[in-house]
Amino acid sequence: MRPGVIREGRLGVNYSYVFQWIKFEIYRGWQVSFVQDGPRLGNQYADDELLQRWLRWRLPDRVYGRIGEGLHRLGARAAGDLADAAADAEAHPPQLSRYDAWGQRVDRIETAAGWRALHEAAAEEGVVATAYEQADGEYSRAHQFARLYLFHPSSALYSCPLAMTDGAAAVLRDLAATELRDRALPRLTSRDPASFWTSGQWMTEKSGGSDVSGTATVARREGEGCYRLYGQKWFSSAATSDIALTLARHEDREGLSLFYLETRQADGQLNGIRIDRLKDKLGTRAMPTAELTLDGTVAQRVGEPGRGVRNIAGMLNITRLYNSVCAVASMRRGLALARDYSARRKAFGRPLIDHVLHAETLGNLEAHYQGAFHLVFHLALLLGRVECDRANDTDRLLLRLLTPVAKLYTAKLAVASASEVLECFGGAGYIEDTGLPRLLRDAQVLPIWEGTTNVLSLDVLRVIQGSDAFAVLIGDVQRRVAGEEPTLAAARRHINDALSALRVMPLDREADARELSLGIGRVMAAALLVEHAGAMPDSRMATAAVELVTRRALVGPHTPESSQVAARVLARGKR
Ligand code: MFK
Repeated sequence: MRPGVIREGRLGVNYSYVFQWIKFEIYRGWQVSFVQDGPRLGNQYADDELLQRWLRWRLPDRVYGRIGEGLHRLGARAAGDLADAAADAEAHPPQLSRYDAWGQRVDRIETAAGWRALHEAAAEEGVVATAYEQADGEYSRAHQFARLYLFHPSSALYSCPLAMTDGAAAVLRDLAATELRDRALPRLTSRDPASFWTSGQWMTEKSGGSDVSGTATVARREGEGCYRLYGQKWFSSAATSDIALTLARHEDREGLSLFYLETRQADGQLNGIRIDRLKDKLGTRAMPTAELTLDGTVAQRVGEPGRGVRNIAGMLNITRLYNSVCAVASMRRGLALARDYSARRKAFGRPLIDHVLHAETLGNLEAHYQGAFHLVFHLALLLGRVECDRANDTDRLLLRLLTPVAKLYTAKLAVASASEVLECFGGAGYIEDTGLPRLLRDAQVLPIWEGTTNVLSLDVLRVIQGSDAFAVLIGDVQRRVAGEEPTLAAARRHINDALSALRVMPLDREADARELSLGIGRVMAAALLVEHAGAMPDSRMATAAVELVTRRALVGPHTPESSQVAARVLARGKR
């Protein structure tokens, strides 16, 4: 019917108005009854093609065959009871009671039932224990990383105490006297929830978290190897842990030493510790982070006196790897939610995933996540070899170099990815009770704790300047991209070009340390993806990821002297 022509029926009824009224009522009904379908999670192992494919590629058949069932079970828990426990822990953040009803100072942190359930699940699932039992030999760390990767996104950051527990276990295994090791190690690596201990890592004081040289906590000697600590710790995560490793300076000698302490005495009272305040954080809200005063805390020295930073570095390197695993795990969770949603949410008449630009966005996120995943899980192989005494010098150097690289690279990517994932949900991504904003809030801590991007970039420079790590890295990348499949030729050329760009970067200039480190991360991730795609030519996913990851320059230009001056002018904000 032409517009403007009003058709009247035999009874003189104006049909056009009737049709419009019906259309309006249908539209109104749709508006009222339309309920948006939220994203759903399936079994987090069964749905994760990349994790399964990587394990099949890298693990011997006997190991892959043995661990599959347990991972499948954990994948189901991650979408079931663990997710419920995490939601409870998030809904009931920890509370500090400083006094009881009668005025006694008690300093008790109340945690949610969900938080305690996650402690039990972590022990039962052997998230830490798997690495120390070594049932899978040199692949034990790969198996453990897979468990942590499934556990973390449904753990309300219970992965944080686990990171420090694992780090403490490694340090005590390597440095503690026999009696202390025999007391603590079995508990830190237990599968029995009742005897499983977690550890804190109390490094940060008011004077700073990156530069710990200003540590003011004093250790007074009480007997052979036994001390009392006096001072304040300003950022003590997982404050309900059973033990902690911390730094303090001796009254009578230079330098910091490493100390082991148990947070409670045999009678259950706190071990000379006052809990001054819980931190009010942007994210990680289910996890108690406290300001503490140590006032005569009984502690034991671990390792040589005056070598505290060097000795706690073993713990930092483990917690930095946890950070990297958790970063890729959170990227994967965000993508799983966004992908599921994109298939069911319609806009402009079709599902989001059928819009080219949306697919482009998700595809790019997936490709960079896959690269990061390869980098992190490659480190699991290196660490596993080192811990089983199967490593050569190349493995050791690459583990040392790539640990800070993976931490800084994956953490930055995780924040960017979480931000993009929220955008994939439109307004719902900005609404608290969808649970989505938590992805971004929790991701934002990843580049901050355990060493900021800049501090880790300087650590990368330190490694490169003090060893052959850079030359070893170049050789390693070249070997990984040496295949000949024609479909990967362009990617190989691209990576070789990136190696040339890396080679001309100054290796001693602070201003370039960040781009150098990120460049190493991108190149290594791309090389591992190419290697994987070459080894499994039937995998369209791997080849697609290679194409997207190598689409842009992997290494940025280095900073000329003039730009450094310009940056300093702008940074100070003065004319
Ligand atoms: C979801 C995942 C959860 C993750 C867990 C989160 C828990 C959160 C709790 C915390 O945030 S705890 C605080 C974390 N703090 C840091 O990460 C500290 C950041 N700052 C640094 O890493 C600085 O680089 C550092 C404190 C190490 C600098 O200190 P110094 O005093 O300037 O040390 P220096 O001189 O650079 O190094 C001292 C020795 O340690 C040297 O060895 P030598 O004495 O033999 O020459 C270094 O080579 C060695 N070293 C330093 N870092 C190392 C290392 N060795 C091995 N690995 C490293 N990473």
